[in-house]
Amino acid sequence: MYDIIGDIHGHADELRELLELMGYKHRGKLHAHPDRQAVFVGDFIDRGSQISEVLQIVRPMIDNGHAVAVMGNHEFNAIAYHTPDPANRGQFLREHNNKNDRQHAETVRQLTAGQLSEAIMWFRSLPMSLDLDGIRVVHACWDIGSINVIERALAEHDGLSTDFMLAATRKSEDLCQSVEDVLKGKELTLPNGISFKDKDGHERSEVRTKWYEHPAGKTYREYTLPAIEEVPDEPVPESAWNQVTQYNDDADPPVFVGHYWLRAERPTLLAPNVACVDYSVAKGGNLCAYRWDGEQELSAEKFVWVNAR
Ligand SMILES: [Mn+2]
Repeated sequence: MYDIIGDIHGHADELRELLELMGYKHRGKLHAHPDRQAVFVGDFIDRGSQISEVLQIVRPMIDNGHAVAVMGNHEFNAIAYHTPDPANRGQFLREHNNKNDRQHAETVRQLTAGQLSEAIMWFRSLPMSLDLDGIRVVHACWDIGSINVIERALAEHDGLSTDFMLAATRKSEDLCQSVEDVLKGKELTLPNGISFKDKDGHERSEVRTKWYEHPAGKTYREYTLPAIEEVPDEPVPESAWNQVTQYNDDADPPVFVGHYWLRAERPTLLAPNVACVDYSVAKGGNLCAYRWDGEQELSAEKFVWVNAR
């Protein structure tokens, strides 16, 4: 059975505490549980002060079969940030501008050059989605169309190669949009050029959707994850319904995601078969896990968490 663990972002103390709380014992080399496997939803790096330690906890667990993991958008971005653009000398597949530098700064600062290049190699080995025995795991959105595009591209480009990364970072490519959907969430463009200012004051014309719900009868504000007051309370029109993912059949296997920086005293489910385990440990929230024992209908009773230190 699986313990699905949320975005860690360089918070090793909380990760150790959470693993121990769940009965994973560290005997010599790594944390292990006699009859459970950990599942990491990605976003191991950036922000926190113990990035190298996090990788030293997670990687041996995976290498020895005690855990599996999917890639987060921060790992994908890191690969692109450190991959030179073959078409533009001195440039990289992810631009080295202020915003991108800042987002990745802690990782670059804390890891030696050797550790960093080894970490990047490891990120390239991470799957973008996992269809396990009874559950599905992805960093942000289980969109089967996008997942299929990614799987085809991985087969065509021999895994997460530089060729794959070239296509995956070129805005005009289907693959680029698919990776964004799966790793950053399915977004919906607001109608009639409407925009709103987000918390950082950035003008935004797109919102992250509650991709596991049908938008019929909902307003853009109601269909945004997490809720943002500044999003207009206008109905999502029927013409937009075909742009969104729907994971709303109760018979579909439970899906676990991270990514959304949720905040709550007690974690709650997104849907009877959808759970987010990201409760913002890197912003003073908590590091959360869901302990899955084979149930089709999830229960909020099965979340466990430790507070950020
Ligand atoms: Mn993320």
